Amino acid sequence: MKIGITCYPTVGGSGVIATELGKLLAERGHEVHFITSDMPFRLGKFYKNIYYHEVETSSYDVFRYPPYELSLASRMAEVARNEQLDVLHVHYAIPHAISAFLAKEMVGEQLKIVTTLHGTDITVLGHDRSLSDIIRFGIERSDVVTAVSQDLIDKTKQVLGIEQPIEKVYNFIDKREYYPRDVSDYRQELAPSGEKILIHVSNFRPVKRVLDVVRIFHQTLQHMPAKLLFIGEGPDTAAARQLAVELGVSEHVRFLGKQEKLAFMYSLADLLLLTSEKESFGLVALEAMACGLPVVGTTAGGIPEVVTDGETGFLRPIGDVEGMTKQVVRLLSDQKLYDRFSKNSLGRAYHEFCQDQIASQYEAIYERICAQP
Ligand code: GMT
Repeated sequence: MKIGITCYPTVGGSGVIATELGKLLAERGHEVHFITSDMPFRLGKFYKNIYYHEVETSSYDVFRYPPYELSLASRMAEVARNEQLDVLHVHYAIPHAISAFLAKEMVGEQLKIVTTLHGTDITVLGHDRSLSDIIRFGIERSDVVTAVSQDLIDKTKQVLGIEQPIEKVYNFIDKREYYPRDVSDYRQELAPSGEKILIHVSNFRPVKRVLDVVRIFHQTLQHMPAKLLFIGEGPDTAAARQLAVELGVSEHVRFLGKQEKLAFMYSLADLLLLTSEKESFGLVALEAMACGLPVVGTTAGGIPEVVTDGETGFLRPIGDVEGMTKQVVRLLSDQKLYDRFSKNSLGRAYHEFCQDQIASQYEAIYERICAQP
């Protein structure tokens, strides 16, 4: 098949999933066309069967804001016509599903649209009265809508009053990339006295509640020596640094910024902290589990569909710093329990969220809609 993929090409779970899915589809013999404003960050090299079509915006003086959505629609239509695309698979309703709808109007009914919802377009923008109607419109005009968790399906129906079916297709990890790596030398440098290592990976947006991560770490230190690694960057990075100083733990906290070799970073650590107040899936939890890490975090959104409470980690209510600390200390002081959780995490990541299984699910969706008149 010939599949067009549009996503936000910047660092972030939805861009990762869209790009990795494109690569898997290309490996399976499909022709994949990325139609995005920039080269998706995980693409970066030559792949047989993968093409990249940049969307350029017009900077005409009269425009107060360059109309990206229209340039995207126009580019989608052009690529769909020239390359005879069967499907446009867009990640995020806003604005991608709307641009895809316009492209389909320009090209014809034979072009099918699959929209994958990743979260914030529903859990944040869905509540914005200036956007909710157009998000609903984008969803209703897609041939198939998928969401990355049952929780997101439920929220989409609830927030937008959508009645059409939404299919659950979980996110996935590529087990050729995410597996426990041997990093003993680096670990020795970071934690020379055998301290336990906690890790948090995010874009440091307020929904991630990174200050709770610092607070949990501070309380953990009262029970055992430990180190904390922060991977990523964002609006709350400075506040997290500041709190670490105020609590007197900054010498044990490393802010490592954006990192590419995430499997190595996870492998350096013993446990992932995921303290979010909104999280439709929590791809970082899955990546960490695939590297053998249990997760301690909140019950927000789709996290409980990824992390099995009491088997691959422990989940507590949003903001329950004491409760999460207790579970961190429990897991890190009981080697037998830890080993069981680590093994469970690996098993669950590989069996429930394996790349081939999820790629086949998307493939079946494409085949089904293309068989429809
Ligand atoms: O978490 C973010 O802020 C980034 C956002 C994105 O667009 O990549 O993540 C969303 O999509 C990911 C991939 O499906 C999910 O794993 C994240 O849980 C989801 N984030 C939120 O719901 C806040």
